[in-house]
Amino acid sequence: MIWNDEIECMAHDELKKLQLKRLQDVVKRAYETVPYYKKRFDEAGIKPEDIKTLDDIQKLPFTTKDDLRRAYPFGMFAVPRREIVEVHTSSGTTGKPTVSGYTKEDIKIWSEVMARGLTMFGVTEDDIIQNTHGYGLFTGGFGVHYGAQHIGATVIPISTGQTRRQIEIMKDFGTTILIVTPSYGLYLAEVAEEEGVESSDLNLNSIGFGAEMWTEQMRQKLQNRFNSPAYNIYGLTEIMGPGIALECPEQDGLHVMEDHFYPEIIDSETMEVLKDEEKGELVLTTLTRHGMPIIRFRTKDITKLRRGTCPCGRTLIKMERITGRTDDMLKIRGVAVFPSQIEKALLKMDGIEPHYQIIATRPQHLDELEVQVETSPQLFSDEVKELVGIKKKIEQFIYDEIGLRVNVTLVEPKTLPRSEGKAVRVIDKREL
Ligand code: DLL
Repeated sequence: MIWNDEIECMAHDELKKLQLKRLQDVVKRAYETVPYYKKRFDEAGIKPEDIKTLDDIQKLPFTTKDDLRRAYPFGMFAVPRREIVEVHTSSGTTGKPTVSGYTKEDIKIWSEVMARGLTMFGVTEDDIIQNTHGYGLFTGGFGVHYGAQHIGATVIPISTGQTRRQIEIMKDFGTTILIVTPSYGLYLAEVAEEEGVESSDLNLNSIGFGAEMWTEQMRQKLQNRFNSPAYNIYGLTEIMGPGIALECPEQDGLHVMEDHFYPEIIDSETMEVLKDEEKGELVLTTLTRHGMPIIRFRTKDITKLRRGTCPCGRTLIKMERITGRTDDMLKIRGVAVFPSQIEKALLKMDGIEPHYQIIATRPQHLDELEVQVETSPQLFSDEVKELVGIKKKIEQFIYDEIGLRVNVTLVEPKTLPRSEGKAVRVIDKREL
């Protein structure tokens, strides 16, 4: 099923025309109404009339998270504050959060893109959606809520936490769609097991998951534990929230809602725009947002784009799932290491639980990497000799993946902290 055939299956030439018209509009609006853009465009010697083709977007300056922080709280709004009907913020673990403002029209667009995405997962008005994303300043709760209601499905706005209650409700209400972060999904599965609830006691048809990095192996674990397909949801507060790109039944990349969000991939060192299929940093421009247009936002998320008609019938460009962020890259003895590489290596091993933490230290002026990972209860009761063998095997898998020797510590089942939202995977104890 497709929510909006006209747009989602539009011929590429038609889509380009629509994108150009919208780009010209948004650039003009941003220039005329947001002092930040006027200043930046003037400095770059660019006028809105200079945008004659889609490639002309490359003449425009980038916007970064720091630019948005400097405008805190409402400096990026393009409309009077009274037209803003809702605000959200990023989690702001480092420094001030960034604020995102929405007009009524923006909320409609958000509902539309999320309805398209949930339809890809098979959601209809007959479904019951358990939305475990936090309802609050985080965009996850409301974004999913708006999309689900637009479709006409029944939403259980349970929000995050109360894990035992979540399981009970899933069972009693016959939840058909579960929305989680991958780390919280695994925690839910663990608690369900403790409660003696099997996947056959549930009525799940699909899982929508996102908001944090995950590997294909992690998806497999989630799917196996709930015996249900799991589809990826991508988005970020600065651009809108969830709904920028979502996965269709092919489970082979996410369709970007490119009539509303224009994607580019750049080389984050040279700032050069890369071609389709080349991996780099995702840059996004909002083509239709009223309250807070964002031009060429550097997401720091690493991915690549692929154009073509998908077997599902959609022509919207596909984005590979995010494999890391330019800023979660750890430099260990000069080598770039992404948590996703470690996760991939760990989950190749049977008997290893998808709960791990990566700890970087610098004991004698030399970087060390320790990976703590939980074993399954069966494995933990095995002979010490066998555990040593497993530790060595995982160290070898990681070496094959990243080319560095790391120290793997196998820890007892259920000892690492559990996540109810976005998991903390890396603890960097080095003083850099
Ligand atoms: O996490 C929006 C969201 C909510 C997406 C619910 C999906 C579901 P922020 O808190 O602003 O917004 O965090 C955005 O999270 O730049 C990525 O680094 C990461 N991220 C989001 N979705 C995915 C995903 C929400 N599917 C940041 N895969 C982004 C990998 C993701 N990383």
